[in-house]
Amino acid sequence: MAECAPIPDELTDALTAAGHVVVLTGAGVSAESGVPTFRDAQTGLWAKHRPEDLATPQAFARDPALVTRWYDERRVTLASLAPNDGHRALVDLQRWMTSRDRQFTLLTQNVDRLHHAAGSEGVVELHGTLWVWRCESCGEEQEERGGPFDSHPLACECGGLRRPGVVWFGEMLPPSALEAAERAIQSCDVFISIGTSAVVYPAAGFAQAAKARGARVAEFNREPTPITDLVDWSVQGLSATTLPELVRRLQADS
Ligand code: BV8
Ligand code: ZN
Repeated sequence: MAECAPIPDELTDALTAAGHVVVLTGAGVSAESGVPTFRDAQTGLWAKHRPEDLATPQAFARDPALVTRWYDERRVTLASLAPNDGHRALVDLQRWMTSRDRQFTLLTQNVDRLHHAAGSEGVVELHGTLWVWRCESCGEEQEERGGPFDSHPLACECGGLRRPGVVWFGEMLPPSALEAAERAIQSCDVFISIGTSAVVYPAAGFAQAAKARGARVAEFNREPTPITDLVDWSVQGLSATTLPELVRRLQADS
C-alpha cells in the first residue's frame, strides 16, 4: 500500500454531515488505469503536437485525418484499460451517500467513461466522450467500440466527416451538462476536486464557485494546483490510494 497522506477528521466530519456532495474529476483519476493524463498524452508519434493544438475545431478543419488518427489511437488505447481503485472508491462514496438518502453528483472532465465502467451512476460528462463519434453534417452519432478505424478521416454515409464526440477548446460545453454542474454547485455542502490541473475553464472555476457559495472544498491531487490555496483540505497523493482511504475512514466513522 503506497504511503497515504492523512485524511483530515474535519473532512470526514463534513462529509458525514453533508446533504449533497459534488465531485469533479480530471485525467489524474484515470492515470493509474494507464490513461495518459491530458498534458502528458503526447508520447512517441504525438510528441511534436501540443494537445491544445489538436483538440480544436480549427485543427480538425485544417487536417481532419491527423486529428482523427490522434483520437482513434487514444480510443483504441482506452479499449484495453480498466477502472482503478480510485474509480471504485467513488462508486462506494456514491453508494455511501445515497444509502443515507443524501445527494451525490459526479462531474467529470474525462472522456474515457471509466467512471461508468466502474459503476458510477448519473455521471455528468462535461467534455463529452471519446467513444461516441458524430457527423459534422447530419449530426448522426454512433458509439465506436471496435478496433482502429481503417481509414482517416471517418466518412459518414451522408458524405460528411465524423468527429469524436468530445468538447474541443473554443467549443461550448453541452448545455445540459453545464446546467447540471451549475445546479449541483449551487446546492452542494462539500465539493471535492480530484486529479485535475484546474487550468481549463469553465470546470476550473467550479471549486471557487462552490466556495463562494459557502460549500467546503477538498482537493485530492498528486501535486499542488492553482486551486490548492483556496481549498479547505488538500490531500496530496495518488487517487487510487487516497480515495479508498477516504471511503474506509467514512465507513469506519459511521
Ligand atoms: C469554453 C476534451 C466557451 C478533448 C478538453 C481562448 C479562446 C477560446 C477559449 C478560451 C480561450 N482562453 C481560455 C479559453 C477557455 C478554454 C480554456 O480554459 N483554455 C485553457 C487552456 C486556458 N476553455 C474552453 O475552450 C472550453 N469551452 O470555454 O466555451 C467559449 C467558447 C468560445 C470562446 C471562448 C469561450 C472547452 C474546454 C474543454 C476542452 N476539452 N478535453 C480531449 O480530451 O481531447 S480539456 C482537457 O484538459 C481535459 O478534458 C481536461 O478537462 C482538461 C484539463 O486536463 P486535466 O483533466 O486536469 O488533466 P491534466 O493532465 O491537465 O492534469 C492531471 C492532474 O492530475 C495533474 O494535476 C496531476 O498532478 C494529477 N494527477 C496525475 N496522476 C494522478 C494525479 N492526481 C492524483 N492521482 C494520480 N494518480
Ligand atoms: Zn452524416
